[in-house]
Amino acid sequence: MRRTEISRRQLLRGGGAAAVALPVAGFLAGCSFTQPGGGQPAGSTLDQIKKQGFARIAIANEPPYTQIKPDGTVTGAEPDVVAAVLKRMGIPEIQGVVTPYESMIPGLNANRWDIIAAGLFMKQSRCSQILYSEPEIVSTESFAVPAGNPKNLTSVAAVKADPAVKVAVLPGGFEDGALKTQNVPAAQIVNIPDGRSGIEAVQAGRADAFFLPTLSLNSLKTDGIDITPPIQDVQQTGSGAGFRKADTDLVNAYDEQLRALKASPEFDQILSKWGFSADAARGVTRDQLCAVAG
Ligand code: 6CS
Repeated sequence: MRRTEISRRQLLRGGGAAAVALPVAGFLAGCSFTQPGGGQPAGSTLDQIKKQGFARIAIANEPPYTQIKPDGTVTGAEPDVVAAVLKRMGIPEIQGVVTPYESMIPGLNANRWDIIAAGLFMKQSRCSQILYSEPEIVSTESFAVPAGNPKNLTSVAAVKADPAVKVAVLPGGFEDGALKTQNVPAAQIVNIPDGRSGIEAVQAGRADAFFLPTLSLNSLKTDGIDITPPIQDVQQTGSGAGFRKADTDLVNAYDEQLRALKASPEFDQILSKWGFSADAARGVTRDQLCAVAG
């Protein structure tokens, strides 16, 4: 299984082999070029990725959900699950494209990638725009706060109760949506571009908390910062692979092999490596997670 990261610019530029400089030989042979205007070559996405032998996946590079190693290898809980399912479908390779969460669905629908494999949590508004596989990951949310949690921020309600409190979030991310769904005023929300910036905002006092999945914050933890226990007044977070609405044949084929993977110890091995519970993912359905408000 070859897994390499390519930049969106490289993929978008894909008009000619010479334009794409990648660390891994062989990608050029199977490069699926994005047609001007994002048009998908003729044939279904399933046919296309089977023929070319790889799928382009949108990732965020937010360990442990997604991670790009220094040599460009794409890994993390979600890409590892997606790669294992695709391998069972006879598709040996994934190509990762790093992009912000808020761009993942628009980019998927513009044919910039074939699958979202980033831990893009299911909720009503997202499930109305794309098709999700059955759940692959279930997780929790926390705040990164100054050591000792001086403002005792342990819930969204605590944030809302003090208009002076500011919370850093990734714009368009699940946490941003959760604050807005609970009517936290925009004046209390600080947008930051990535995980490191969120931690720095708290360290510099520009935000009183940084709102992100618990395991992601644990990966970012540094001196002077505490990570709260899971926030209890946020609805359940869980993700699966994301697909275009038109790709029902791909989703059905994917779900069939995902069911086989989830019935095997391989699923436990992948998830536990990254700190997730395989049984938690087995115990929830796509319909349940797509019912999450927001
Ligand atoms: O689903 C989302 O938007 C969130 N998912 C992860 C894995 N991290 C942050 C992001 O906001």
